[in-house]
Amino acid sequence: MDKALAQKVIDRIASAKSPALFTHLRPDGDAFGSLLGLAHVLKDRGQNPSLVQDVPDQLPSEADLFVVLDTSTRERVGKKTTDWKKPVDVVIDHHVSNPGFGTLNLIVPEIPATAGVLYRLFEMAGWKVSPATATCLYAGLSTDTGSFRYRGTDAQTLRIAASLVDLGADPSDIAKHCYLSVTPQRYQLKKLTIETLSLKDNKKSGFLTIFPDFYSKSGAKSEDTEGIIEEVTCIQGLEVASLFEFGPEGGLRVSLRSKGRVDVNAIASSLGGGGHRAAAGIRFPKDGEKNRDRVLAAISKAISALED
Ligand SMILES: [Mn+2]
Repeated sequence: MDKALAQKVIDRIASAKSPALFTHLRPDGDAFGSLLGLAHVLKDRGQNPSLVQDVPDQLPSEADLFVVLDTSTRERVGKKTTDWKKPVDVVIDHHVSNPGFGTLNLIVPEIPATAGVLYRLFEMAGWKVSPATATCLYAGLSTDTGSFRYRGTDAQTLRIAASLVDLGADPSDIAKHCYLSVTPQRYQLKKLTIETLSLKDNKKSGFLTIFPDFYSKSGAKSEDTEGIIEEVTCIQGLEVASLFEFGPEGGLRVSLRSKGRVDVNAIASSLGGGGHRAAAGIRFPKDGEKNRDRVLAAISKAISALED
């Protein structure tokens, strides 16, 4: 982590009275963990943070600092924020594809979760990490590393996790809430989706499809797709897993996972998306089927390149 830059971020955050904290649409464990973790720390310091989940038409007028966490592009905060005159003051993230869309950009790809970047920042600032903060940050770190299984989980990741446990995070309790509390609706969506599995490229790639009517059939919500793709990644011999979600208006949301040999960030980036080497995504506003075929072709090409 660039210490001089981190110090600038600390000074900027410390001087704000009412920071407004944002994260990405369809927030995941790291997005929520980072948002709540930073909010706890700022509250404990006597600042007055606001957490923004439903994106308003304008930045709240009382906000004197605009912070975005765990989000690789300004659009991912919410399309309407791109019209706001106010620039993003501080971006804190770990996505390698983040171009740095704020005034100060602390982007640390060597730490596998934004929650981990925040922990290092708080440590450097000497800001108190309460048990509640430690719990939020541990949940972010655990979920973004697939329970410490993904590539990128290194000694530093585990040291951060250990420090958070020392500060009051309870790994077993957090795991229970993050992984052992699936609603029946979410389970039903998973079941419908897994039945669509199709294996390709000599069983080195596999894809799942979510059709719009799966939501009415299961009663699940859009955030319930989180984690379904991992069910494909676990297949032996598979290199790339993908999940295609067709929207009711013909758009397509794509999630990609690699076991390590294929760089799915390169595939996503070539088609207008982004992410990390082992996990990336793309959104297409229209032409869902045509774009699914483009993604599948790019995956096939990347897999055949492995065999050459
Ligand atoms: Mn993250």
